[in-house]
Amino acid sequence: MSKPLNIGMIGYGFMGRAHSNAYRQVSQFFRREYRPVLKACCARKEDQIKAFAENWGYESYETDWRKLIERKDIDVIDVGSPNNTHKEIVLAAAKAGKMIVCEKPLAMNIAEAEEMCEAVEKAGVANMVWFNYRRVPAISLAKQVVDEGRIGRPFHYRATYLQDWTIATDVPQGGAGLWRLDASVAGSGVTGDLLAHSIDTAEWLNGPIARVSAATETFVKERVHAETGKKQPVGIDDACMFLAVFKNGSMGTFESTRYARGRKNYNTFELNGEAGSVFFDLEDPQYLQYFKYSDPETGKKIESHLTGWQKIHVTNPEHPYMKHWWVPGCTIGYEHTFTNALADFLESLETKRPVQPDFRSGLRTQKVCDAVLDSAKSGRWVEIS
Ligand code: SOE
Repeated sequence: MSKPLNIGMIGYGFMGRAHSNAYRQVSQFFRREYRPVLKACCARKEDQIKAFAENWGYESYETDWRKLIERKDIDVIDVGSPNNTHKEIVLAAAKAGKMIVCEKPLAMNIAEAEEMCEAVEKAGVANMVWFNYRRVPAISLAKQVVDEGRIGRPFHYRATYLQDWTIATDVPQGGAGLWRLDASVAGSGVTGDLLAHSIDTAEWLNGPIARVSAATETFVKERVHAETGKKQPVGIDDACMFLAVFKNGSMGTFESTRYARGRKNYNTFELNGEAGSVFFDLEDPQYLQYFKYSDPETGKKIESHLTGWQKIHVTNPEHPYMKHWWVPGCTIGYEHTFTNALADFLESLETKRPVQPDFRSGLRTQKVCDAVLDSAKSGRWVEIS
């Protein structure tokens, strides 16, 4: 008999929906000791949160997150509200002894992320950051390929994360859906929003980044603010490119923008090593591409007339997560990455081994993001401590 795990969801936007869907789905596909119960959701606008609660099947709703945290019948606080609210909510939830799962980026800056790490560690509560792309089966397979030694000595890491939804100059900043364009709410632009994903994946696959050199650009300098109706300077980075040197000696390039016409959510990476390479593209998410140059155990080279990129369709039961879903050849999608992440979180409650990425790991990504923004400002290489 599974034990109920009562969820208190804060936020009802894109991520509120993605997380709620995972809570509803996970127990049907993964056998776990704990079963999430949609106990309550929370947001300031009563009509909106009431409709959200009814749509997703939450038992109740609150309009003040402090009330939600005070409730004795809530076990997990899910922080799906804008970035500038994360710290205050996390500190209060940790103090109340709640488990916490938080949307990325963890915080607005390193100082906040450090405080949040200390709070959850002092309270001894389970914690996770929703870096969902680690749970794309093809990306988890890339991790397995690296851990099996199939890439060998790494030389290059190349990541791009491109979108195009802010090109029009009349897109306002601020307010529901568009707070990502308001630096006082988001913290930064593509660096915290998109490159945080690329950095999390890169460090997971290729280890820590030692130093970075970056450039950012804000193409549209002023936008109407949705709340004031007035034109205000834009404080976010619309595009960011950076060079990285990893601790293992390999070199990286990272590029992100919201001005790549035609690119909606183009998230790719390639890792090139002495023994092989892997390539992934979120617009073709069921596949991992792998180039095998030599055998990891014997070191023997593949006969050169037989070398070539393999396009692995990651849908077999032996592939990460796939035994929980459909039969080989049947694919899963974007929403399942959240369900897979949640399944790992629930498993960690059973094994008592911290799930990854936890808040410490989120702090690590924050350090790289802050170093990137510092470097763009100073024009210098910045070391990551
Ligand atoms: C931005 O457009 C965004 O919604 C990010 O905030 C998400 O983290 C990303 O996965 C999809 O794009």
